[in-house]
Amino acid sequence: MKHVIATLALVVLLSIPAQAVSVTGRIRFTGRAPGVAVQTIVYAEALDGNRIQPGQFKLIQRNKSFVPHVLAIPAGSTVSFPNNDPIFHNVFTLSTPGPFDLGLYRAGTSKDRVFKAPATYRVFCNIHPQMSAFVLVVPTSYITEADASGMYRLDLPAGRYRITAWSERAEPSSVEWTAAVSGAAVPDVTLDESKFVETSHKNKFGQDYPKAAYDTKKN
Ligand SMILES: [Cu+2]
Repeated sequence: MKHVIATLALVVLLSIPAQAVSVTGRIRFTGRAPGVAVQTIVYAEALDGNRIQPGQFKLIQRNKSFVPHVLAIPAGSTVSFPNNDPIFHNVFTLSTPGPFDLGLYRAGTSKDRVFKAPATYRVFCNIHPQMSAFVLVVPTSYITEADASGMYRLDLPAGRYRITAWSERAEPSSVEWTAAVSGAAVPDVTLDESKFVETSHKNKFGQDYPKAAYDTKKN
């Protein structure tokens, strides 16, 4: 009888959903360039079985730039790429595992892409070399962005997580940690941006852009 009661108690315990907790943390930067706005993404993967809820997102082409510059999404999500400029753009990526070329399309129109596998996609325009963006596809729905000082907040079900910080100027950096109570602080994670070197990129054919493409007055 004691055994039955213990088993029942366990079943009841297991059926209670993990309590949501709100935690904060701080990303520290080594060699962060002063005066440059760099988006810092933070995401938490549950180590006891991850919960991914794909969603719908937008990466807008506006004033010959991509907005936002870094779009972080759960794997399986759909991204639409609306052109809000009065000129043509040609969005493409050569990144694996899913390179694509959306082709030319005009103002007010949009195309969609589904991003299945976690990866970092570098997205460009084949006409305007100054346009660049990242689609960061991650294996979790718990994603947030740190502010300029590196502070962030995450709302998570209680449990054990790998918490990763990402910026385009550093190798990603992680910490494993158990989120148990609200208000707790995640151990600091450091992003080393000191080795970052700005590089130019190729067009969709893997070639240099024509010189005229860099003339921002005409383009
Ligand atoms: Cu363009």
